[in-house]
Amino acid sequence: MTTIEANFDGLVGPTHNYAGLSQGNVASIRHGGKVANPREAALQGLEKMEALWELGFVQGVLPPHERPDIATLRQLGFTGSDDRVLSDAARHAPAILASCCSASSMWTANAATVSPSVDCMDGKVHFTPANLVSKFHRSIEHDVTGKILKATFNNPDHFVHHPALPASDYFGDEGAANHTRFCRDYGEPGVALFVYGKASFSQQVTPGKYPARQSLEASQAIARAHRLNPNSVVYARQNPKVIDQGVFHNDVIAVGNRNLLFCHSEAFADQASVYQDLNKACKAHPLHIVEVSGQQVSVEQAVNSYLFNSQLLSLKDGSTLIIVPSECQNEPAVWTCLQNLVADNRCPISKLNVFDLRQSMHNGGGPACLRLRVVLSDQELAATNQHCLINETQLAILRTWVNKHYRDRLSPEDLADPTLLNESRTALDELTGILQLGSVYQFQR
Ligand code: SUG
Repeated sequence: MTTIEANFDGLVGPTHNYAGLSQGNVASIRHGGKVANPREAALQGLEKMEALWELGFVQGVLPPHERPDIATLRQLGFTGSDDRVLSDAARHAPAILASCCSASSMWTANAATVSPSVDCMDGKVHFTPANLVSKFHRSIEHDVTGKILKATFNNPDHFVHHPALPASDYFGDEGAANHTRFCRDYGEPGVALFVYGKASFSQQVTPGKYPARQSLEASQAIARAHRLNPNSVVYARQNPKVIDQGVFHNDVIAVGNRNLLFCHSEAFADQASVYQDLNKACKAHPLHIVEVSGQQVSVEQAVNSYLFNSQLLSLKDGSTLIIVPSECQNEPAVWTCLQNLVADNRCPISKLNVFDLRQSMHNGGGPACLRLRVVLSDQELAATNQHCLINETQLAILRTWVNKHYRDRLSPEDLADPTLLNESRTALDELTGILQLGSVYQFQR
């Protein structure tokens, strides 16, 4: 039996735009109000999926959500026809309309926390959609995310789907963006590292300028629900100082794969004890830590380039490939650091691929944000919805679908355009057919 780690990337939705919705995410605020290109965004994402599939990795795709989210606007008191709901929201509450139009479900690292069957006491793969309560535009994702995950991993013999945690800031949960798993081989028991920004039920100091999105109690609840072995779970507190510099998720400052941790020296509140706890938990498969110091790359340079929002992938020859966004080439210290790592024989990272993901990056979403990792055995992979897996045929169909339905220009003022709503629904209706997901959207009911 072989076990692999698949990446399920979020397909960028037709309403991709820059609304400046995420305080604490410097790229989102910096690009708020700019004109976006949804078609280019979706094609850039597909290009990354294609490249990984061509390299022999199992690559999946998760569909965008229905946006504008008319049902949420109705819940907030807007009435009448769908066109009327849109025009009234645009006139009286443009910021709420923008939140209900975000294509933020593309960042599937925030969709859920996933635990492989080998780590869970019942031998099944566990999924918990993230409640994303920290940002309103993201807090409206988890219901449809849950439906999409159930339609993708639709076999109770192998997959367990939990509801999102209570929708309270006390249990703020941002999914896999704050979760890393270490192991020797994917099919062997691993160690789950949960990184949190705040402990909600204690007096622990929270960062001043920007919000801490992930709570310790949320991570603990997920570890319990997924029936993880407590000896194989490590909790680490994010460094509040880096949250205030724009590290709104841990995956902006650290990334792991198998027995490798690649991180900045200022990632955690108490770096030495995090390493100690991880080394203790990982004694069956000693951890290799590649730490980048503040002298090599400052936190600001890391945040601007998304060096650590990279994907680490195990190639067949045992070496590690790192996938970085093209912004890393524009930051000389970061580019030098990457060249040195790849050249260093002691460092497991030996190959480097660069991707242009600028449309997503301008909203603070790099390569790692765009993917949800799911470790699957042969049987579990066979039990997965095969239409959600990338291959030559699906790629061609998805590219044609994007080119047919997507605009190449979208500004925040366009969000109230009723034809955008129709375009989006027509596109998504066709997509659920392509991916054979059944009816996952409100408008299909
Ligand atoms: O939640 N940006 C997303 C980016 C998520 C990145 N994900 C990970 N790091 N895993 C966020 O802040 C911006 C939308 C806007 O401003 O229009 C946004 O939601």
